[in-house]
Amino acid sequence: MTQTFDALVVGAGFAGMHTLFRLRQMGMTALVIEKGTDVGGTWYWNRYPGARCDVPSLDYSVPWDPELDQQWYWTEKYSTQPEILTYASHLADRHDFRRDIKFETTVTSAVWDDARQVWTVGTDKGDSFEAKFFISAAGALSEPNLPDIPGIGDFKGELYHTGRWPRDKVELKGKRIAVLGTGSTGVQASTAIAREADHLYVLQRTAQFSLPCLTPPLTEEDHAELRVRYPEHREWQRGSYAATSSNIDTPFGMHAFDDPKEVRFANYEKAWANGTAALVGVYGDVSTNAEVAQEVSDFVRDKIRAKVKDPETAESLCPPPGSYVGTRRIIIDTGYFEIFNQDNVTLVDLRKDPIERITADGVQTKNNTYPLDMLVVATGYDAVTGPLISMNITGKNGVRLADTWADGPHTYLGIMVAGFPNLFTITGPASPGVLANVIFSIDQHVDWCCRAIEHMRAIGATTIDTTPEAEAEWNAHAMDTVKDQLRINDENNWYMGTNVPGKPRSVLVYQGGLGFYRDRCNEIAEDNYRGFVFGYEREKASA
Ligand code: NA7
Repeated sequence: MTQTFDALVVGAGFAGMHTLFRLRQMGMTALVIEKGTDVGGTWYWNRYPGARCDVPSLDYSVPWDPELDQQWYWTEKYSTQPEILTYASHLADRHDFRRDIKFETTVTSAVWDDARQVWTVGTDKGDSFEAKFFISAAGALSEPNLPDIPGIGDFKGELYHTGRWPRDKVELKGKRIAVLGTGSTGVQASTAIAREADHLYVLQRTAQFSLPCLTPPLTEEDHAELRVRYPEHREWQRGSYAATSSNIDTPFGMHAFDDPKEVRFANYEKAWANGTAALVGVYGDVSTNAEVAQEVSDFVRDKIRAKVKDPETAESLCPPPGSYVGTRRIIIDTGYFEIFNQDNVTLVDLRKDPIERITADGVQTKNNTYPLDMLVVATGYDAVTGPLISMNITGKNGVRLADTWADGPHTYLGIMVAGFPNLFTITGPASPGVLANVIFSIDQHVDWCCRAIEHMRAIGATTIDTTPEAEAEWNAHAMDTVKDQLRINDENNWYMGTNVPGKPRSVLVYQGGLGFYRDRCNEIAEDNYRGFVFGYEREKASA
């Protein structure tokens, strides 16, 4: 039997919970469909050792529950996964969200019926649901990118993708473990696993820049100081570039070469001591001027050489010439390079000694054999579009999302796709999403969608859609925001979709900044929802 709701929401992370909160406030019936057994999204799935957020805890919390801002106590400057998951679970308790969430259920199809103006959504449990609105809150980094390495299915030991880490405790002690991948996840996981494993092999294809994450305990005073001005801080976050205060102390100027060398290097040192992304924002042109980026990147290479005792290992850990700090999502670490000074850690440089195959017992490279008890796959995600495409969504006239996006995604504001009426894509392709503190990207999207629905009610519209022209204009603008950035040429970068073999290069993450984007979305709404098309009940009747 088909159950009917006003809205169906996919995903019970921060985006799904916020959407449910707002829809309830608007008096709408909603069901959230969630693959996991509980809330938390990214923080539910990524429970690998060492998982930690790269946005300060006092910034990375929801702005729609101000009472909780006055009560919640974060223990460290940058929170660990268990603490964020506890916070997410507490939110679900406080607002009794779980009664409207169907857990352990995966959406397998979503089809728009244009005559009846409804979405019909099917699941792996054989459910059939109908709703006027279909809202994806499935996250940007939720569809694992699994490496296509010969023999991977033959491995007889424990095999885990970090984004699907088991809920039960995984024993690391006494084991020979390899971590494949050295992005944010591989760096965090390796740093933690090195403390327990009998031996850790870090399988590195491309060395990456990683910056120190200084994460002192937070104090009562830290909380008290912010609590008196949390409302203003939240407003500041909403209008800022990335909704994070981690690096606001160190913007030293727009152009690095306006300063003499000794001043520049003193500033690099200050930013390095500040930790996290400060070094990338130390001057306004680190991300756009190759000469400046080269200098800052060499500064980091020297820091790596100073930390790692064995010179050959240190050189392998230095990102290759031509790569610049900040072109990929910043990696921050709590002692990653130092683990290579431990006797139980070996760096395997896959550029020098590539993997030939995985065997039943471990990894076979061109020159070596590494017997393993566990292989940890930290190879990232089919980012942003992957989760949407995996839902098998079909819009008007039987057009499949996978087909219309075959040459790359096209959206209007990252939130709607032409021909897919009443489908909202929270943090969708070409919106700021994970460029910013994602809780605030979500906040802006959920607010904008809900206001659009309220507008529809006010004008008596039953559908909202967009046009290919509006999409083309938006995608050109999104490309404009990235065209001057060094990031655009970086290979294997999930921001551009190029980390997944065969995936078209496109702007998955809008680079103009959250505050600018928000103003633009508001201005479009105030201009009678320019670029959107509303449909009405009478059209349904005459269809
Ligand atoms: P990333 O940043 O996409 O990193 C994936 C890593 O896996 C990276 O080092 C890749 O090397 C490596 N990789 C991918 N495929 C392979 C194969 N086939 N063989 C060897 N190595 C491979 O994902 P993360 O999970 O670390 O981080 C994703 C985001 O989560 C992060 O940006 C934060 O926002 C949180 P490559 O560099 O491609 O050579």
